[in-house]
Amino acid sequence: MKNIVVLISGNGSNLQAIIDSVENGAINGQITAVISNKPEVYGLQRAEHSHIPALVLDHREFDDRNLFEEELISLIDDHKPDLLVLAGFMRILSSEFVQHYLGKIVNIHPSLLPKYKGLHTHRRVLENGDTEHGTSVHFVTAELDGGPIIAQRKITVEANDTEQSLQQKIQQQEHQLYPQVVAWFCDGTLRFEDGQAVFTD
Ligand code: NHR
Ligand code: GAR
Repeated sequence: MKNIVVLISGNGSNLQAIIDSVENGAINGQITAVISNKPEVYGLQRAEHSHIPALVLDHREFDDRNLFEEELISLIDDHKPDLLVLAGFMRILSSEFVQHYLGKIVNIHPSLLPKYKGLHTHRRVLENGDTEHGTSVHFVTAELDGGPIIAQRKITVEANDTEQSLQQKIQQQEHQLYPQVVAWFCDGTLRFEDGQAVFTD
């Protein structure tokens, strides 16, 4: 049984999808902590509701990123993670941080990577008139949104779509995709090897 630590910054709907999959047995693991860099976000309540330790490490209380990350690493390691899940976590992580957990961190990003790394992906898709959009789960490396892609889901962009409607469609896909990827990692189907995402059947 794998230990999972989830990092969030907000609503935590992807966290909820993973909690649900742990609770219904689809994921062979347990969430040992949920950590938010923002206090009072709804994702923390979701964790508490499921009796998962819900912790806050407010990045604004640190003078620089390194001090924040040192404390974050110490907090995470208290909960002995085999897998670190970024679920709407909004702080860029240093290469030192990534190195400490290399091959054990995954992120979900709302675009069809390698397109649209970074922020405001739905807006950029609309601005460019793309007819296709989606979401990607990848292993986290030092290169922002640039680590090896594990799996993607596509959606169609309709003429009347807005940032908000795209966000809704994307999240629907994410709530199926992310628990699936976490399940694969926890049962050993998926691993990080030589800088790549590798599957065994
Ligand atoms: N860190 C590394 N090293 N590699 C990745 O692939 C990472 C990462 C940290 C977060 C998530 C990512 C996304 O899916 C992620 C991937 C935040 C920003 C950002 O600009 C960019 C990408 C992602 C998350 N953050 C601002 C910062 O200064 C703060 C923005 C805010 O607080 O609203 O850290 O999109
Ligand atoms: C998700 O759609 C995720 O792809 C995106 O934020 C949302 C978080 O929702 N992630 C990023 O933009 C990372 N920069 P949630 O808090 O409800 O899971």
